[in-house]
Amino acid sequence: MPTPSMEDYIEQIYILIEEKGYARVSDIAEALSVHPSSVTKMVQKLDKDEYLIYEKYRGLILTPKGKKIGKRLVYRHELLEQFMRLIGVDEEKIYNDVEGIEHHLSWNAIDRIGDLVQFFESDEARVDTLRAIQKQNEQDNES
Ligand SMILES: [Mn+2]
Repeated sequence: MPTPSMEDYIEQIYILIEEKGYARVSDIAEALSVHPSSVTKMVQKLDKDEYLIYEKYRGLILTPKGKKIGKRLVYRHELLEQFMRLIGVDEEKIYNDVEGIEHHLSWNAIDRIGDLVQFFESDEARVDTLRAIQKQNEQDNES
């Protein structure tokens, strides 16, 4: 299993390749706000663990194993953002909250959160009920 840091890299590399067709060390460094030398080090480790193939002058490609995990990591991130939005977390807090928790939940928990999101999204009235409770709680907190 990849570590949280490896997961961040695989996730970001997957996104870059989806969006641009390639992922350069400099792009990865920028996306993750880290030094390019850290990227090179991690990319070598990911190559060794067979998540990707890295050739210094030709760039890098994800292996089928890397692609499969990358896809799941992006799904997990998007699902958790959807979940945060659904439960009414302030928009400007969502990204950092997801980055903070995504590596620490089991896939079992992710699947159950998926069920919950589905439960709400399949019936708009359920979301309205939740919003009414939230409104009530916020009013109670103010008084
Ligand atoms: Mn993420």
